[in-house]
Formats: sequence, structure tokens, C-alpha cells
Amino acid sequence: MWNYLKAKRKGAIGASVVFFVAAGVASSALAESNEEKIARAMSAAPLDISENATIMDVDGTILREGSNEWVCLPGVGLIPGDKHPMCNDPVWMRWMAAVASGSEFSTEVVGVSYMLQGDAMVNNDNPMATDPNDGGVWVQDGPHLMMLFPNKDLVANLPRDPFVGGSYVMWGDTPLWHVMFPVEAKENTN
Ligand SMILES: [Cu+2]
Repeated sequence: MWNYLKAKRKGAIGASVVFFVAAGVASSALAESNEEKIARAMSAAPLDISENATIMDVDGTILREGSNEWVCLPGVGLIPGDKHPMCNDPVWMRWMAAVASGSEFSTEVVGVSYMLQGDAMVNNDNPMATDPNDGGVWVQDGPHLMMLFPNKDLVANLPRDPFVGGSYVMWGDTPLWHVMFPVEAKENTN
């Protein structure tokens, strides 16, 4: 499962590189400035977090050193080309690293991530799904927080349905399970 996910993501990155080469587009013309990336990354969380956060590009490059324990990124690095910024605490950074490397994740304490600019469209049950027409439950949240918990019993009372209103569990039957806390209403687009 993990290798499959990695292969899929790598394949997607490869394909986008080929596209740009084939189209003859100079990558420098499309490249965003570091200032733009930093501004977007910072917009994921309240300023008292993001002002002093480390800003890390999606490829791991440090764009700005920080002085608190938060790391803000200009996009979801696991999804090639994604531009939904996030600010992660150290627990969430460990989760991201575990997903990227395909290793197991566990935590003794809760983890918090801010995505105040919204998220990518995902299948709420299957993190590996890439086709929004596959009949699954697809969801794209606006501004939200995300939390990781030490064990799933702690969130047993929360809905799995993203459209029931309020917080819900995403990817609940996978090792990537976490709780979504939308702070804006959304419509059921399924
Ligand atoms: Cu999110």
C-alpha cells in the first residue's frame, strides 16, 4: 500500500516534469518567487504562529528560518503542484515524513495543523484515490484545522461523513487517519 502510494506520487511528479519539458516552457518563467511562496505559506495559520514559523518549500528547501516550533509550507508536498498552504506542529511534520517514506506513524500526544486557505479535493476514505468520479465520497474543505490523536478510541464519537456538519474523521480506516475541523460551511458536492 505504501509503495503503491509512493509510486503513484512519483509517477505524477515525473509526468508533470515531462509536460513542462515537452511544452518547451522555461521553468524560470513559471517559477514563483520565494516571497510569494512565503506569503502563501504564512496565510495558512494565524499570524502569531506563522510570523515566527520556519517556512519550508514543498521539496524541503528552507525558505526562511523560524524561531518557534511550527513549519509552514506553500502547498501540500505529498500532492504534486498543490498550492494549499499548511502550518504544521512537530507531530504533523512527523506524520508528513512517515507518509512520504511509507513508514508507520504513531504519536503519544496530539498534533495540530492549520489549513486556513482550504485543502485539495480528496476521497475521504481512500488517500490513494485519484479519480473524483470513482463513486467514493470526495470532499474539498475550506478553512480548517486538522488534528492527530494517539489512538482512534479518542475519536470514536466523531462522524466519518464529511458533510454531516462539524468535525469528522478523514481516512478513518487507514494509518493516515486524522480529524478535520472545518471552520466554514461547505456544500455536499457528491
Ligand atoms: Cu487539511
